[in-house]
Amino acid sequence: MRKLMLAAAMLLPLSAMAEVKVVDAWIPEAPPNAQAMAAFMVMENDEDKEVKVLSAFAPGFNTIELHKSVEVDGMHKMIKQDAFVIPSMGSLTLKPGSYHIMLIGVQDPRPKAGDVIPVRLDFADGKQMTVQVPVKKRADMMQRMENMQKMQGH
Ligand SMILES: [Cu+2]
Repeated sequence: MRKLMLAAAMLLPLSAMAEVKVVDAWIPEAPPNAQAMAAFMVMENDEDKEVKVLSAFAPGFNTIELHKSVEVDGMHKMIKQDAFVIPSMGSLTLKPGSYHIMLIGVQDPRPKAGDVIPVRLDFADGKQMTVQVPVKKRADMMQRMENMQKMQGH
């Protein structure tokens, strides 16, 4: 019990510090042969200045990148981003077919629906925030993205 209270007390300053609120975070469950997974979420910023996410980290993956999916001449591509910019008094939506956190090199045991992955966001001002992201069964709409990842070999 004492341990639990201590842990909660240690978490408090972090959440009070965070300038960004994250909602609707999820990671689609990947098929057994997939080499990569993606994290989606909505990042809300109610500060009067823009906030930048420069990098992210999640245990159980070899490499984490910030990506944006785009369509160029009918071809799906994923472009590595230097940062995610959350506009002041606005939000940035990470969703299939758009911005996402790319989790590359899935390690064993492979995450499955029901698991929760702590995804750490590293902000430009040096602050960090860890979001508990649930793994969920992917809807049919995700099939398209999965095929796209296979074509790109990751
Ligand atoms: Cu990607």
